[in-house]
Amino acid sequence: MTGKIVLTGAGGNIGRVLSAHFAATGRPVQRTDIQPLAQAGALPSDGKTAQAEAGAADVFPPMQGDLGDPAFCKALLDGAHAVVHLAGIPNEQPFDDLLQHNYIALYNLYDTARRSGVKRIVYASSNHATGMYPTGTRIDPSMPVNPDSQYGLSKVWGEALARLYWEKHGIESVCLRIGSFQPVPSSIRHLSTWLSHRDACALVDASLDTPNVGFDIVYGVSANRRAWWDNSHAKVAYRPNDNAEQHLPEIDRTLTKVDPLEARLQGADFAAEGYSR
Ligand code: 15L
Repeated sequence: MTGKIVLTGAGGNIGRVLSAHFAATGRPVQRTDIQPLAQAGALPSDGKTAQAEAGAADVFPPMQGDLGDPAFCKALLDGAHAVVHLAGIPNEQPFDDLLQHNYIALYNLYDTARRSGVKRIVYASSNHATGMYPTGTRIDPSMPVNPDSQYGLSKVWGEALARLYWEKHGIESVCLRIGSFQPVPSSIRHLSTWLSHRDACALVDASLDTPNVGFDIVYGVSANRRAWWDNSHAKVAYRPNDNAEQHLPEIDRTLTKVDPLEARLQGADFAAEGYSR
């Protein structure tokens, strides 16, 4: 996919890795974040990421702002062909915060994209859209949503919004139900949920480049032997390479006790928090 790509949440964990990847692969990216990008968290130590973060590799000048502000969205999406939308609250928080950053900001983004002629949005959803399914149950995106938290519910809503804008306005969306984005897996759960940095970059590349994707939902997970999530029917041509099992010896050394409820549900601590059934 050619043309300007807007990367929201560029200062976050995934955003910093993708910034470096996009800089290295020559994508014409405009980074944006609600925080000043130079201060949006500690930098990974590799030179490429630091260079991208410092702005040296930016094709378009980075923009700082709040997607809750429609005027900011309009300026940001001017001339954009695609958006990789990572911004938003990444865990369980008071509903008012989710409302602002995961609902209102996402609505602004999609509705501005519609008026600005954006062709495709890659939306960072989450595995917590289905986190109440039991561990060990193999699931795929055709199965009913099963959110494990208000955060997970906000991601379900985001996926439905993306679907509406495809069916009604023809904006393509790839919703990524991201698992555990970590340099290496560090818990038993990660043996199922890990998404390596390398596979995350491949997933976003495929989400941008697969032609005629329409609307799709893909789990953001590496090729883990114990994965619970089945992407075999995805339209996006994502072929993961990493397998958390290779890190099993390291995980065994750092094993901690896990709450039985967390061990029983895919969403783990997200699912267990406030559980009162
Ligand atoms: C998520 O959606 C969170 O943003 C991240 O912090 C992890 O908790 C991840 O899911 C996970 O399930 O491991």
